[in-house]
Amino acid sequence: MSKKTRGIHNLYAEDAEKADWLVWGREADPISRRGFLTKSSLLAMTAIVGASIPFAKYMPSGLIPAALAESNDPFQIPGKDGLIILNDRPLNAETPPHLLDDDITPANRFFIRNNGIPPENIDINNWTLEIAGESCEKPTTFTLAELKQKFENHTYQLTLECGGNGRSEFNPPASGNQWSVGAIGCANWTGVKLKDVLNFCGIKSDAVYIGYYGADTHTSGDPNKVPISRGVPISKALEDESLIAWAMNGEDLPFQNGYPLRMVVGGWPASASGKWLKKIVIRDQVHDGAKMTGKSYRVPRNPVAPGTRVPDEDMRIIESMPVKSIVTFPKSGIIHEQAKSLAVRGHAWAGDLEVSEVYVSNDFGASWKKADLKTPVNRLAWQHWNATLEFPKTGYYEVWARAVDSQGRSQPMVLPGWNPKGYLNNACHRIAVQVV
Ligand SMILES: Nc1nc2c(c(=O)[nH]1)N[C@H]1C(S)=C(S)[C@@H](COP(=O)(O)O)O[C@H]1N2
Ligand SMILES: [Mo]
Repeated sequence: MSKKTRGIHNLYAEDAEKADWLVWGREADPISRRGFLTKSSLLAMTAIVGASIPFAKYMPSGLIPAALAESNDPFQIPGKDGLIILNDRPLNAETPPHLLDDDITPANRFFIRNNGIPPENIDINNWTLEIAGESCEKPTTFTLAELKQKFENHTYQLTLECGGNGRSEFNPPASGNQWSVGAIGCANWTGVKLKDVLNFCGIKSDAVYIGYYGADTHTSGDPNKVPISRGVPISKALEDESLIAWAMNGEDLPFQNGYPLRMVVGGWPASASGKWLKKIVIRDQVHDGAKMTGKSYRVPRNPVAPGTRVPDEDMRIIESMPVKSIVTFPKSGIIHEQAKSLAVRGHAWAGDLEVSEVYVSNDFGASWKKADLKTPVNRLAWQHWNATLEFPKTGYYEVWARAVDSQGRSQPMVLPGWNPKGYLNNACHRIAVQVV
């Protein structure tokens, strides 16, 4: 399956987590692929092709309608532009690397990772944020206006990356959205410090964790189920850069990115940054909300062989994300004249740490050239790098980028440790260059 059609392909998934034949790169048994379309995926499909499909019942479930296979842009997400849709319910869409070229990711290019269905009919005049939990001394509910007035406002540039970014490359494959490299963005976020709000409400001495609740609903429609409710240790919550934000790049948050209020906890899996934020609990234990437990956003405590079944008690919660980089220019697949040198550039980030070096290679990692690397605008912002490459003769090349963090840890050139849910793939990003 080509990369281009992978997103469309996933639209067939009633439940992408279970539909393992959707997994990119896996050769599925052709018989098992011939299931019929479910009713809801058929409806989604008809909406997208813009016509009913009379012979739908004969359509193999793995088939990409030719009408869609031709187009890069099967359906539009309001306010977004050029994103690749991996799943339509819940909506998940990533940004192609060349559209991440801006120093600050624009709202229309910021990826979307929804676990549930966003809230409808948002009335910002009546939107409230409740701070509570067993380790909160003075539980308080704030209106949006109160939050903005009571606490000092701050803006930070913060990097958010989904813990599953890069999942599509793992083998054996992991279920879930088959992100390639684009579940990443770095925007300017404006809001109040989480620590100012928590301190105002009083943090008991036994507090160890915080957890969030959002206004989105479970895909099953069951009002008693919460799609996701994660959090971070109190020490991370109290960092200067941990925000309760209402603006991205100086404007209201985009609807799909958590309008009107969200948490932004840079450097950690973006799943810790609750969208459509309604409530924060201060906990006397590790928060046990939806997707905090079991295998969600966890990796094996010790390295395991690919395909190993790992018991839940041997998994640990992902904290700071590993060092990583992306090539945002040129676009993969360009044709380049041999006589000219090629300018390449991109960004690099390293969870809670800083990136200290970035290297590029055009010979599959046999030799590396140091790139120019800028310092971050503030802690937890991504860093920009650029380099120039020469090509000795015509032919097919790949440009690889490799970042090293402030503790000397490098991105791996091959896939890092396999894990059951396919998190933390920080292998070098590669682009193809045809030299003529
Ligand atoms: N309420 C709520 N918050 C959420 C989610 C969600 O589904 N619901 N998804 C989380 C995950 S897994 C990620 S990666 C980020 C994605 O943020 P974005 O959609 O703004 O890019 O939001 C996190 N916060
Ligand atoms: Mo995520």
